[in-house]
Amino acid sequence: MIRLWHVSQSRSFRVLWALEELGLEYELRQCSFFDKSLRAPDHLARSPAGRVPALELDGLAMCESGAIVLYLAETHGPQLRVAEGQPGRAQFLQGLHYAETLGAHLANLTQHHIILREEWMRSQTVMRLEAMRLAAALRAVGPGWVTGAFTVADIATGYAVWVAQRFVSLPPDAAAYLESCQARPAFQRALALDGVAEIYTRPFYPQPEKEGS
Ligand SMILES: N[C@@H](CCC(=O)N[C@@H](CS)C(=O)NCC(=O)O)C(=O)O
Repeated sequence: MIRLWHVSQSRSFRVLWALEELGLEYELRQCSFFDKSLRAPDHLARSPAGRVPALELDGLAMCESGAIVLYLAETHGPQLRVAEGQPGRAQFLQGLHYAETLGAHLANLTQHHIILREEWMRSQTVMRLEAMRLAAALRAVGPGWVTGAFTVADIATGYAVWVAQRFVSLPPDAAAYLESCQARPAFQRALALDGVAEIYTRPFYPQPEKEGS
């Protein structure tokens, strides 16, 4: 039995997409950031930091998106990973983890543009700096799959690029990469199941202008 606790547009989209790529049967539990359910004791038992994704997989509980997609590939779809000792293993691991280099900038930008609602709480310097650093980090993405063939490293990276387009204009290779991700039927099925947008309600969040510019 597989159960996924998910919030629309969040990192749990990676797991949703992976489950669709693998054609597995699962139960989707739609959650919200705004109803305190992620802080309830039953959810904290699944995810000690009170976050999503949380996954129950045959009695096992997991709550790290990168680890989950890798484990799902290892246990249910070896074609979506590069095994130890195989050519391309280093790029595979690099891609899986580089997704979180992108993710760190996205988390800061999301915090500043969306979570911190009052203008005085936000740092315009951080907003500009993080957008610049995200744009630079995206230069390493695409146009082809991370290892040449589609793997869960592309699920981790593709999700990050999908969110990144809300904050920066994508470099051409990253834009082509995102198009390939979005063309995948499993991506489209996951998107259809994603639920009502609750984080990113605008298509783009521009960076604040520099004073005097
Ligand atoms: N490293 C974790 C991060 C999980 C995470 O921070 N999830 C966010 C959504 S993208 C969350 O649940 N935030 C709710 C909160 O911080 O209260 C992963 O990749 O799964």
